[in-house]
Amino acid sequence: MPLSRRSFIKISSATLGTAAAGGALASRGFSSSRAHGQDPGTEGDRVVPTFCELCFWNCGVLAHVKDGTVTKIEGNPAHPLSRGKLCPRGTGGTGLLYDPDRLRSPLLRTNVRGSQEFKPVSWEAALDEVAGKLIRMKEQYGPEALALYSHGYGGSWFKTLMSAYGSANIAAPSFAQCRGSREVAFELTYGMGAGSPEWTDIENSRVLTLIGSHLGENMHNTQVQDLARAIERGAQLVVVDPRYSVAAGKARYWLPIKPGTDIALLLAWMHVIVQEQLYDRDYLERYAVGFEELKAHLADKTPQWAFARTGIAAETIVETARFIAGGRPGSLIHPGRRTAWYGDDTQRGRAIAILNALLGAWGREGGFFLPAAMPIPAHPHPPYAHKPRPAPVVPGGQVFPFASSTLAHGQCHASIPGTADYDIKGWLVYGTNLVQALPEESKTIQAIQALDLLVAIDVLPSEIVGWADVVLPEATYLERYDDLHAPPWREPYVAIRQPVVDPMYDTRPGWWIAKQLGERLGLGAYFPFEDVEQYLAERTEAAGIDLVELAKTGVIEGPKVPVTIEQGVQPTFPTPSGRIELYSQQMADAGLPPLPDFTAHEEPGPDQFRLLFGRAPMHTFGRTTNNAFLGRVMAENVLWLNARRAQELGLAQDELVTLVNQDGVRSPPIKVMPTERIRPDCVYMVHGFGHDAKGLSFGRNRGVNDTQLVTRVAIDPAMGGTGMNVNFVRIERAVA
Ligand SMILES: Nc1nc2c(c(=O)[nH]1)N[C@H]1C(S)=C(S)[C@@H](COP(=O)(O)OP(=O)(O)OC[C@H]3O[C@@H](n4cnc5c(=O)[nH]c(N)nc54)[C@H](O)[C@@H]3O)O[C@H]1N2
Ligand SMILES: Nc1nc2c(c(=O)[nH]1)N[C@H]1C(S)=C(S)[C@@H](COP(=O)(O)OP(=O)(O)OC[C@H]3O[C@@H](n4cnc5c(=O)[nH]c(N)nc54)[C@H](O)[C@@H]3O)O[C@H]1N2
Ligand code: SF4
Ligand SMILES: [Mo]
Repeated sequence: MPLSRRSFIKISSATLGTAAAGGALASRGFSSSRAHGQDPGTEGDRVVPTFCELCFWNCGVLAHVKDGTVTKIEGNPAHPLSRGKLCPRGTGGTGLLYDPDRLRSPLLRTNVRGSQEFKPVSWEAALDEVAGKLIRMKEQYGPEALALYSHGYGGSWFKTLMSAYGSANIAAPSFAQCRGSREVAFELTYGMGAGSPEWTDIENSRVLTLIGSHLGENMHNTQVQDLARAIERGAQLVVVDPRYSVAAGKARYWLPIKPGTDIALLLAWMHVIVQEQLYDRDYLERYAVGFEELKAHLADKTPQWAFARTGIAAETIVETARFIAGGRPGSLIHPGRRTAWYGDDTQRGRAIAILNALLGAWGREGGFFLPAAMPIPAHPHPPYAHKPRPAPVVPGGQVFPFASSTLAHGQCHASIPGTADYDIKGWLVYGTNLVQALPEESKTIQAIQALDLLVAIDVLPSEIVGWADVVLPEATYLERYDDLHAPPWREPYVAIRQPVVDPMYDTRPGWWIAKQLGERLGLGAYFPFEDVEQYLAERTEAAGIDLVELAKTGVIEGPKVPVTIEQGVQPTFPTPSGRIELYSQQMADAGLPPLPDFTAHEEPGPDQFRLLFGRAPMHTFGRTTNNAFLGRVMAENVLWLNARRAQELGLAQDELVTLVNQDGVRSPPIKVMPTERIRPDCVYMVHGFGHDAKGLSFGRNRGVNDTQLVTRVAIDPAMGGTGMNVNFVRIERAVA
């Protein structure tokens, strides 16, 4: 029974309101010419299951094909992350497949770096060029001179290539610019991170507290479906956000906190919960250490103390603390995802982790489930010889004791001659637009300019591609196989990515590109298969999975196992004490606060605003803003500006302004959206707009790129993350 074209996640008017986006998408009647994306409604004569790559959640999709053309993409009902529904972006995947700007053949740079001038060459020529340079680089400087930046599921083949080559310099902006601090905070507290996809049992929560994480705009399919279901069931939301987000519109309490002060609120909530003995005593006695130290630490973190810092009335803090505790078990403080905010983010993550422990949420229904993964043995390969990268260093020689992944900006820094740890001479960049993803763009460019080699493996001519020496065009996710996907989740499962149609133009799948390079580098033994089908056949066979069945259904679930304490799981905590560490001896040993401390951050001057940014449901960063299909639903970003401040500045709706940041960097013009829905001390825009790459014919010069204004960061001393919410802007009327 085919699903209706409207079966995007139904967070309809009754719940979250993003269905408007889906509705708009479905009803706009796009031209079905290849150049402008396909009408999503046409049934195909063939349906191929695979999984989405429009963001990193990787939902299962069913792609309809008619006469060799993908006509519609819908959710795979059998896939546990999509359950038959997709977010607007997933449905818009054909907009990428048929994007007229796609990279069509390998390219070699013909003019100075960044000129975006290239000539098309054959695969032989491009691969020989890259391999030749990589061989010479290794001889001259050693394998560590090569760094990989990789984001997205297809990056696995290039990680294999890197490890075989002998370099452990593998990083992604999804650690230090994104969720690294949260992962580290949960690892310190529970011995494991919060997962991706997160192990949040939102569906069964009674009270869900969101600290900034703007679910509904931050659109991770399963979470938003769970949230819609929870709300329908009567779950209540507490939303802490300086902006009245979509989720705030559905909340029982919206707390418009002063940006950067969440730790004070979290400590005061815990103060009330401990004072009034509203915590889960049995749970803490059984599983946690450090309660007495925590209690002493919280003694002076009163609601009154927090009011002075957060701007949230003491009575409101008391009332919401009681409300949150009243929801347990099943009261969940969402761990957040992009948590690189103010440089004390591991501390905030720890405060969130500890509050969850007071509520007894880890391992509990309506809290965090304890996930299970399908056991799939790795494909055998010879041992790797790479040495781990030494602890990353930033200016000043700082070392980060809990940096559990390599830092993307650390690799960038180590590519700038004259810096303390300078040793990187070449970059492979897979599926990450570093120019927009890394803060301090001028440093990214400085690093690029000093490289011996920059290879971009991408699907579109995005900004980073414009800086490359060699461009290797990958086939899109709808045209290729990738490795099996079996993340730890509520139900163990394995999903397959497989080609829906043949690769267009002279593009190739990542596995092929990596294997070809490997063979040219004398590393063919690390790719011991003729083709990816053989690889997948061997991996599934080793795991006892029926590949034919998997290819037919797109996903196979393993036997259900208990995933909560209620269902009988005995939780284990791989921390040094084997328990939940409220007090962190590891932090203390590293000379860092063992209990979360509040630090005051610099505030914007009277004519300034703090620059905040986030997501919109129909876009994934700059990855989709050239997708005409999604771009027409939201073609540019606007500046959210508090209505009173707009009036003071004499600015009306849609007037064009220029933003000038604390370092004098000026933005291109952006339209103002005066609104009561944001505090007066900050402004907000959606990230991912304002492309300037020549080849992005749809997305170019639409809206503003927030990254250009992120010229300073606050570095997290625990794990090296780059807090990016620390930039201030003035607003000037744009001259026409
Ligand atoms: N549609 C869509 N969904 C996405 C993505 C996408 O590109 N598009 N990207 C995915 C990825 S990789 C990530 S990491 C997540 C990111 O999504 P989130 O984890 O939700 O993270 P942020 O983008 O940091 O959150 C922005 C929200 O935090 C609020 N905020 C800003 N400063 C503060 C503060 O000091 N305190 C509090 N309490 N709130 C504050 C902002 O007003 C805004 O509502 O989204 C994921 N989901
Ligand atoms: N200023 C600012 N900076 C940020 C953020 C922010 O909100 N504001 N968010 C941060 C966060 S949370 C994250 S996770 C990072 C994410 O930042 P990135 O890692 O850059 O993620 P994307 O923007 O999705 O990556 C886009 C690149 O992948 C390419 N691509 C798309 N599909 C494919 C494919 O199938 N194969 C290949 N080879 N390439 C493909 C696109 O063409 C594009 O060049 O950015 C971080 N940086
Ligand atoms: S959340 Fe949306 S874009 Fe992300 S994988 Fe799922 S359907 Fe695709
Ligand atoms: Mo992210």
